[in-house]
Amino acid sequence: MTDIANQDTDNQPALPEAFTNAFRWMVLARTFEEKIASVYRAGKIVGGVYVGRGQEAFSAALGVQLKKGKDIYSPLIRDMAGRAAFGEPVIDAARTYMGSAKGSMRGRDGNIHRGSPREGVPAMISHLGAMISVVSGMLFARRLRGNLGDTVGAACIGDGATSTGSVHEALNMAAVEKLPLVVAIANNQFAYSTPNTRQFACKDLVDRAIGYGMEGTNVDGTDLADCLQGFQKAISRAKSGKGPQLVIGTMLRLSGHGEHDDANYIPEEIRASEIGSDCLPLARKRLIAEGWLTEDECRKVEELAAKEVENAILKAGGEHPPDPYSHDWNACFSERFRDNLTD
Ligand SMILES: Cc1ncc(C[n+]2csc(CCOP(=O)(O)OP(=O)(O)O)c2C)c(N)n1
Ligand SMILES: [Mg+2]
Repeated sequence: MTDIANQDTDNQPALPEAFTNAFRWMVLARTFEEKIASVYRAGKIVGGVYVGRGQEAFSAALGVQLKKGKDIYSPLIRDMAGRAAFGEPVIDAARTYMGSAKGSMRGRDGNIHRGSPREGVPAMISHLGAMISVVSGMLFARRLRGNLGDTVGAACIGDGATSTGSVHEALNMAAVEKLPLVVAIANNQFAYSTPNTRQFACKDLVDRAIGYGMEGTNVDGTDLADCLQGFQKAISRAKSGKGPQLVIGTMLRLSGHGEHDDANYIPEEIRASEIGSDCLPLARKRLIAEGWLTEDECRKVEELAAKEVENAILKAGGEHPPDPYSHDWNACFSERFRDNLTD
């Protein structure tokens, strides 16, 4: 476990506060995704369900250190924890999954492609690396308009996405422009069923940073404190003009690619190894050991999350899908859609 000084650096909260906050979002995300997976199995969700089980520490550690309304955050399909930590209301997620016309995507988009660009969350185009260029473009636009300030942009990708051409182009350009960008790579060992050994031939993904002229760091994705520290440093370096930062988290995807996939190709040895540890009980154990929360307080966090999730799913499930005859499908030019107004 990494030893972090309990100090307030760069106006970031000290470790106990950041850790406790992140834990709450991790619990909310895990609870939501377990519930939504069971609703999916009951046949009540159209399309797929993709969860971030085992990646909540890495995801929340980033989301909790970005500022909604100021920074840019581009989460992917396994970033429910980061989304919640950044300030996405759980009802938005429930409404998107349940196809409610009141959701941020008006019930028309894929289950995990939701976003709220005005609040700094671009809706994802693809899980495979497309969003690094989008975030870079948003940062670049702010720089050209003179309102970049100390904004930081964060884009999330997986180990599989690192093999795509769009990632290469985007990293190169972001480094040339020295953009205040943090690229979070969740190396969960698999891209669908493709293991790291069939994905890249370099020894360690972090070594790629030097080829782009970027800084890079590895964190243990099962250890919330390590993730918080890694992102804290990366965010502060990006903000202080040191250019884009790669942060690579190592963990195991503790689920299938989606809920339709039983992941029987993941070898037992990896599951039983340290990489296969579950970040959530580890974080809970540390909270109690450090005296940052008591057992009772942890249970309260879990109960509140269960209640919030239950209410959100019940509410969204009772709402209507878009009406194909009266709904304005011209998404790009619809003022109601653009301004996030419900019908
Ligand atoms: C161009 C393209 N090819 C294939 C897919 C299907 N696909 C979506 S996610 C994924 C695997 C991504 O793996 P990784 O980047 O490691 O992320 P993880 O799923 O592990 O979070 C694939 C093959 C896609 N969305 N787009
Ligand atoms: Mg992966």
